[in-house]
Amino acid sequence: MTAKQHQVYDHYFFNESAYDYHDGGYVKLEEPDVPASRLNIPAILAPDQETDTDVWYTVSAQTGETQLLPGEKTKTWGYNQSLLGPTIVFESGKNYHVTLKNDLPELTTFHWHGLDVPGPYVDGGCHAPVYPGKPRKIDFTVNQPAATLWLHAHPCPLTGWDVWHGLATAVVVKDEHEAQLPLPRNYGVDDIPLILQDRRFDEHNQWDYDKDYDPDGTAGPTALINGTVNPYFDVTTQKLRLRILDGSNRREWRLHLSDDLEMAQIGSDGGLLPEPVYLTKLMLTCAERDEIVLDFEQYHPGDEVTLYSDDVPIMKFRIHEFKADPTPLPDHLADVDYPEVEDPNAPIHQVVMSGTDEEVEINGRKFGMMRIDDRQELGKAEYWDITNTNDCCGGMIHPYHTHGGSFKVVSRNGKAPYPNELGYKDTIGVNAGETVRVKMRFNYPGVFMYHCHIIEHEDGGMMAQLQVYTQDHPHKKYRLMDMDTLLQELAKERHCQPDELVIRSLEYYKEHGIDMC
Ligand SMILES: [Cu+2]
Repeated sequence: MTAKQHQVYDHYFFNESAYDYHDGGYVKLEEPDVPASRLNIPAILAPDQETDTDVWYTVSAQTGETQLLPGEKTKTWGYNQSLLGPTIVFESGKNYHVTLKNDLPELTTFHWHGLDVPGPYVDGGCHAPVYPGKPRKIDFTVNQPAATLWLHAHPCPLTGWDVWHGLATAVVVKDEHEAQLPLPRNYGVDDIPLILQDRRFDEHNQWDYDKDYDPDGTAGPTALINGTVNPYFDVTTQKLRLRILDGSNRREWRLHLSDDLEMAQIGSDGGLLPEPVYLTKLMLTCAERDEIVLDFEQYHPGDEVTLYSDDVPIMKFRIHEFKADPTPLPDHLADVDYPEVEDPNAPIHQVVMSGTDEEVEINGRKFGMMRIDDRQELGKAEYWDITNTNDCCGGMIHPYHTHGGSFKVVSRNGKAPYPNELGYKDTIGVNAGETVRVKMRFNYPGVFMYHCHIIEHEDGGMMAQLQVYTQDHPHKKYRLMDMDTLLQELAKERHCQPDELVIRSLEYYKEHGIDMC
């Protein structure tokens, strides 16, 4: 099928009955009443040092103030800057040495979402705290296809708090295969990240996480893209590649463009799709990434193209002069091979996500930091069934994420996955009343978390963890963080007693006497 004859999907793929706007606590986006600003394009993180094979980076979590609205600056957190961070580029095949620094007043962690690395310390979940003023060094080799990933804080049960303050940034993996395809890749010009988030500003232009906290996911009425309110981007090329990340704590983004301009989706979480998927409506659940290419051929200098989420305009593309670019997108983008499940009789891992609000659980339990809930042998592909038991008419879509690599979606309730789910994935929206079967192989040993990526759900206990083991060390012990130690450290940092800590996601645990250790 050529680019001119392709099928175009004109509907969102998920089940409407469970969209976020059905929630009682849904916060509708509002068009901001502020002048348009040029979209912030994060700089690319400069290495401290590099050789042909090795690269050294430093990533510092820090506090700051950011001019987001006219008037008072907003108190924010970021990596190497006051909000969000520079884009971190990895080349597949190289070795990386990253110094993680914490200049915040309290502990955090650095989770490489989608990066195939050992757990639990390099992966950066709750067992890898970095304390203020005490850097941690990690070393790893990147060995995976070109993709858009992200770095975010993951200090459960404070992930929502940290990410809301701004601790998230784009990560781009490059490889030789992608580099040879005729795709836009001039960063900042025709290849840009779009980190979609939402916040509520108070009358002093500040964010108040605890006040806005919602156990079903914290949201705000103002859209921010790369930390810019009411952004525009100056288009100077006919084709534009967008690396879109749903970096929101809770919001689903249902994207479409003025004139129903077609989007050619070329990638998802784990890299390129086998072939482009053409659509006019694209929905992302929390933590998902989609890469799309827009073609502005029909537009002229002075035109504007608007990006909407539902019916709210969130960004404008201002069209300038550009050189005609008739290069068609390749019909075939990448081979998406995934190892077969060798033992068809092996038990299928079960993940049952149940409940909403404070009552969220996985397999009938809330997260226990010291508890290993499942095990899988290194290097062997096995099936996982991810079920959302919410009722289709009163429930929600839970975006399931596993640390430790990418999976291949096999089916949704026994039927084919959506057309744009045929690449590698690490996050998948599971509709209410649905079971999604995936094939998962882990390439590194360790303890890895798996959870709903509505961040207040994971903080509230819709999370579990598995150990990936080797034949040689089937019961290797990892030093895991326990909740008492974590709360004592936090209490010291916040100058209070552990029982005086305000952690909204732990209130239900406290009220019901549930032990998170
Ligand atoms: Cu959830």
